[in-house]
Amino acid sequence: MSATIVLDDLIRSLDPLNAETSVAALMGGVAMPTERFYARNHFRIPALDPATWRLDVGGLVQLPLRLRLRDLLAMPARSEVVTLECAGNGRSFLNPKVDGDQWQLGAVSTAEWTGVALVDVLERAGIRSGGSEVLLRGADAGAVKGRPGTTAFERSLTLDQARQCGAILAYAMNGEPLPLRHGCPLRAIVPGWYGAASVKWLTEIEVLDRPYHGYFQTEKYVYEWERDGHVIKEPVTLQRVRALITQPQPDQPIDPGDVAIRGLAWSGAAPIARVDVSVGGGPWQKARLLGTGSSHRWQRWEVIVHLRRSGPTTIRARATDLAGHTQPERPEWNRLGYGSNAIQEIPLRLL
Ligand SMILES: Nc1nc2c(c(=O)[nH]1)N[C@H]1C(S)=C(S)[C@@H](COP(=O)(O)O)O[C@H]1N2
Ligand SMILES: [Mo]
Repeated sequence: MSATIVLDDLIRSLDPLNAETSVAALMGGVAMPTERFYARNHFRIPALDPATWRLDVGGLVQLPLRLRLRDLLAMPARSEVVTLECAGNGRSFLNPKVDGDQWQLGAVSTAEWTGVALVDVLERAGIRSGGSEVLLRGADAGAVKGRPGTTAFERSLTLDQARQCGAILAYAMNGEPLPLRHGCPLRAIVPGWYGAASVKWLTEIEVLDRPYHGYFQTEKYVYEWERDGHVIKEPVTLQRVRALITQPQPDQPIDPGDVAIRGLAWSGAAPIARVDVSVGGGPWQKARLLGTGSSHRWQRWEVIVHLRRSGPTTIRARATDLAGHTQPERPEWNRLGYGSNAIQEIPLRLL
């Protein structure tokens, strides 16, 4: 069940395992092979036995539940192709540098996830009056700098978010049982949100009557700026709009003439409206969007541009979504380095 990892030289740390995909590998269909899917772990991967594992659903519910995997398999199944992106993707390009894994652009990938709808489980348990927040608890925990004891990976959604976000409690990835490193036996998938919301190794769902203030909710995964001497924090939620150039690769030798530029684009807020490409800082040329758009998964795009034999040049790609968001020229700096979605520029080498 544990797929081997094929992540080239892009392993950021081994324990805990953090590895990104090489952008060149993000080619082909919309969903990616599981073994190429990036891995982002705060702690050591917990080995849960699917045979004895249980999902507890409790707190402010009418009927506390203790579900086995086969109870979930007996419920109506939902499959959806969803793009996950780590909020720290692109962090390495921030200036000044910030702490945290120095992700380039490969902490993003897409898979088909199968499981049950979070709302179906909540409905089965029944929310009691006063329930306003849904806490998702993972089985992994460990030491966090500056905090006593161990800290678990836990995240919450408000009840409204839980009802509206289309979250899946997934037991399968690309048609196979969920691999250990991606959350076996059960993980949340919150479409359109940055990856932190998609809690792996899920063991408990607790309905609370107040906002949750845990470490990974309020200390991490917040945009943090200092304005007029005050620290402002805003929760990291939806994936920001971004285009990625998958072909050609930076500095790949290219014959001049008509050249295909291809890539991916996504936004958690809305489907992609357009992708524009600029050669050597010239005018933006509209790329063709392939397939159907969705705020849950990336979309492929391509454009043929004419490159002259005049030495090195650059290519830039900029995505805009249907909600009107577009990519900034420069990343918006924030202390923890999240949501860094500046326009990508790659150097070309013309033969
Ligand atoms: N239990 C648990 N869930 C987790 C994490 C974690 O460390 N522990 N990391 C989160 C983060 S930050 C991301 S980006 C995604 C990554 O999912 P993947 O490793 O399957 O790509 O899982 C999320 N869910
Ligand atoms: Mo992440």
